[in-house]
Amino acid sequence: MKVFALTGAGVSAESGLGTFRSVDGLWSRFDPMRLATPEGFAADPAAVHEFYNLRRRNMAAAAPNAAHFALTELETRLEARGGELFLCTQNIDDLHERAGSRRVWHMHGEIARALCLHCGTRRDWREDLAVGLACPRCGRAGGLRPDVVWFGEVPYGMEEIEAALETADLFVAIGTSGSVYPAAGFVARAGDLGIPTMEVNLEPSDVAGLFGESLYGPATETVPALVARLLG
Ligand code: BJW
Repeated sequence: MKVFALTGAGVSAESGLGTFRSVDGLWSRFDPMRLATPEGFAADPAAVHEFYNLRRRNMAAAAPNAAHFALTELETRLEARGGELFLCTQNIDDLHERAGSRRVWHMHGEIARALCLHCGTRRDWREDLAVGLACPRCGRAGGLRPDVVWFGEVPYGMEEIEAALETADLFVAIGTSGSVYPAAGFVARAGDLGIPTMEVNLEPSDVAGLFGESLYGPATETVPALVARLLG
């Protein structure tokens, strides 16, 4: 069995990392147009660095939860049976990896990586970023930014994602509001392909009506229950 799992901020919520669109979410306190667009970075890179430096430190202090661990178990046990988990996350945190997941597709990039706008190099970067820092590869200052995908930018690996969707036996969306495209469109694509779909969330998402099945509750309870059922 090949499972395509799309995760969003809700899977990391119980690890203490905030979601974006809840009442007290990140976008209620911070302006996404200023902090999560290439134009915002060009206008005020220091403010963008401050926002992501804080979130990088929060991520380092957080720990994976039962939902992350359950997805690791799903990957391991599916592979043992000749199956596969394609774990596609919109999250820029590394909690799936720290829970032991071996193959994680970060379609919106990773906060623990930096991208140099001068030479295009992408590298691991776990320290704070700052405007005056020079790229270790090309030596030029002012071009380093978090290697994350902002509004108006093309998410990473869309071809591989489409290929994985086309061969999946089940599409599951976990802890995502279904409000950001192209990820929010995956359920419709899965439906067009005739693949069964399931939503796992605290509450119905913006695209809830497109799923064949749903499971509502905190991810630390619903994801282990789903994994037990799939492996059952
Ligand atoms: C729990 C829980 C618990 C809570 N247990 N659940 C139509 C088609 C294509 C594009 C567009 C389109 N219409 C508009 C666009 C443009 C735009 C877009 O979608 N805008 C919308 C606002 C309308 N999209 C883009 O610009 C994207 N690029 C693009 O489209 O390029 C063109 C292209 C695409 C493909 C091929 C060719 C060309 C880029 C989008 C980049 C998004 N970037 C961000 C920031 C990343 C860095 C960072 O983290 O700072 O990504 S925005 C933010 O939203 C972040 C997230 O990954 C993303 C999704 O959020 P998510 O994960 O769903 O979080 P929330 O907070 O929204 O929801 C949390 C959910 O969890 C809720 O449902 C809760 O109920 C639940 N929950 N606690 C279980 N305990």
